Amino acid sequence: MTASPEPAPSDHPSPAEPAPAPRTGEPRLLVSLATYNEAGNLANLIAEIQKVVPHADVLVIDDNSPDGTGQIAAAIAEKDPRVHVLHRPGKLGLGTATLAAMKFAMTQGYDYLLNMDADFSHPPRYLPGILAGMSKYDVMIGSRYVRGGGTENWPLPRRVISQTVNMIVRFLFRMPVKDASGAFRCYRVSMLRDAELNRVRSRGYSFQQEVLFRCHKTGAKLGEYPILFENRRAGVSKVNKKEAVRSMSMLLYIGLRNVFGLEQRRK
Ligand SMILES: Nc1nc2c(ncn2[C@@H]2O[C@H](COP(=O)(O)OP(=O)(O)OP(=O)(O)O)[C@@H](O)[C@H]2O)c(=O)[nH]1
Ligand SMILES: [Mg+2]
Repeated sequence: MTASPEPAPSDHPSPAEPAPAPRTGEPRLLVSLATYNEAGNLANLIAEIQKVVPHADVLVIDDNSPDGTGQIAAAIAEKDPRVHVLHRPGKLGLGTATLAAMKFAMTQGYDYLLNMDADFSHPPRYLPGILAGMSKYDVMIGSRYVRGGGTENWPLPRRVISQTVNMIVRFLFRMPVKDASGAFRCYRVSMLRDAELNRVRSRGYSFQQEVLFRCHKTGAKLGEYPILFENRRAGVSKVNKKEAVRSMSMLLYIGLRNVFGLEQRRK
């Protein structure tokens, strides 16, 4: 595991929302999976996750996928009390789906929220390593860009764009992490309660960087654990060029505001 240079120690005052459930020693873990047309992946992925972390609950946030992913999730949830489903009426974006998972984790009293893509690009075998980092860090990033991490068969342009966005973000957001754009992350829920998530503007790709930025501003300790981002097993990518341009503009806007001191914590 690699980690960011030691940021200022964070204090995480009392939760804005109520309800932590009773504890039995082990931290309560919620794994969130945002899905849009992942019918070929979902059941296998949930089974693999449960093999690796049997104590985890799983939350599927499905945006009325035309391929019936929502029904598959509902059928699994009906038989397995560890699986929950949020059905949303239409495609509202990965960012808002992750935010919905964060709210669920906060109101239901989980200790950790671990988010991953539902297409096997984020392999469940990394879960123990990422979770182990939570004894030291408030956010653990499944990171493609620390030593030992990488991407499988990405064409050069995609690698260059991803690394360039990360460099710009590191500079403008003053955030000491190598991979600020991946969605494979574990968050300490008590820190999320304090992270001014209501200020997050992004709905699409830039959501990942913006949420991490809010955590960083809260004083969260950010750690990185190397992962190989693998190709999706089934289904098709939802990568969208228009959304990529919109997200880049959002990152520049927030980054420049940060450089000029306009993104300080309000609390
Ligand atoms: N609920 C919800 N999930 C979404 C939405 N868009 C994408 N997802 C899910 O978010 C995850 C990442 O989306 P992908 O299409 O795999 O995009 P990517 O991982 O950036 O790109 P590739 O894996 O390279 O194709 C997957 O689990 C998708 O099903 C959305 O609008 N709503
Ligand atoms: Mg993917």
